[in-house]
Amino acid sequence: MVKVLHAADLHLDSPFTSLPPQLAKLRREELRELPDRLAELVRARGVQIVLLAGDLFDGERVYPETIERLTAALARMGCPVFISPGNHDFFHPGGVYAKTVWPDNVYIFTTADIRAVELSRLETVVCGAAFTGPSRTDHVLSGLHLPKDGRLLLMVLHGDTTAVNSAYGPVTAEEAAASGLDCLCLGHVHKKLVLDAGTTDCRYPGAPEGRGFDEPGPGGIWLGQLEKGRQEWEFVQVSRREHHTLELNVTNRDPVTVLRRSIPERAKSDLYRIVFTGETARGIDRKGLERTFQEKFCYLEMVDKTTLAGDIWARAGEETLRGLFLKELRTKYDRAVTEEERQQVALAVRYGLAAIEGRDI
Ligand SMILES: [Mn+2]
Repeated sequence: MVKVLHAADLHLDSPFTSLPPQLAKLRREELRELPDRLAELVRARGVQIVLLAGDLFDGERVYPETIERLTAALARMGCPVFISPGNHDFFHPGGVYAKTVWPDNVYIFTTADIRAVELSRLETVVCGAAFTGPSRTDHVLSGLHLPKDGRLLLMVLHGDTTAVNSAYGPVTAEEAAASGLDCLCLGHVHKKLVLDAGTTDCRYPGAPEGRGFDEPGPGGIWLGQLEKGRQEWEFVQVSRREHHTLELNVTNRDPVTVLRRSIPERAKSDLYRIVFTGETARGIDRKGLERTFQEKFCYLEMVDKTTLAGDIWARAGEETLRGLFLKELRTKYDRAVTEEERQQVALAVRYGLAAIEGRDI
């Protein structure tokens, strides 16, 4: 039985540019702690092989502090660590992988073609390959048929199983199934995913720490207990914070009240995007809501997807500026051909009414 930890897509030193500067700095620091948390897991769970399937770094620019913490954490793992560089951190002679002095227990795959390292004590072979540029369109697994010889055959690889013509190392389920590998530990897809590939176990752990609302929920890594013909995998959460999107319907309800009643338990620790839906006469006063609720959230952003309430036109008959304005826009609204045009007129109505009534939008 061999115990394996499989992680990918740490994207260390991601800039978090969509966040306010203070929070972005905090998130970079928290990301930097991720290898420490992995090292703790390795020690606590008796892991014997660590597989890191690329995009360890978000890009070329890596802070010296990040390298220091990473190499120290990898050394503390005290077992063989294999890294297959990905499209964000591809291997090249002047790059971060080549320039860094790595601990003795770390092996980095540096070639585009597949190499194999034998761990005879564990009766295991670890294969891997590197991105050597920001993209690769060849099918690296094509033509690979490893003979079964009783040893555990693992591969750590950055590659894309979601598109046959991918520019990021396409891998098909058929290629994986024909490879003879017991286990293909992948990186690139940022969500947890297990693929059906015959007798080859094929999986992604996803990004262990989500970096945006497109990477929601808890992030983590895979822990595997492997032997020939039998594998058990456990997903272990390691993320510090999660991204959540909440939808709130405000039809006939006051957005302030609705939001106040919906403050989640993890508001102070996680990042939230609130999407308002339903019908409103005035739209959502995002600035006002932000002022009221910002303190209650670690991070809060709001999206207004509400539509105009039907009774907004009720005052179109008034002999006032507002009446004239509404009458004019009502004609435009009714003549609009596409939904997009209608939305534009609706927006104009909201801005116009707010201006006339001296409200903030
Ligand atoms: Mn990635």
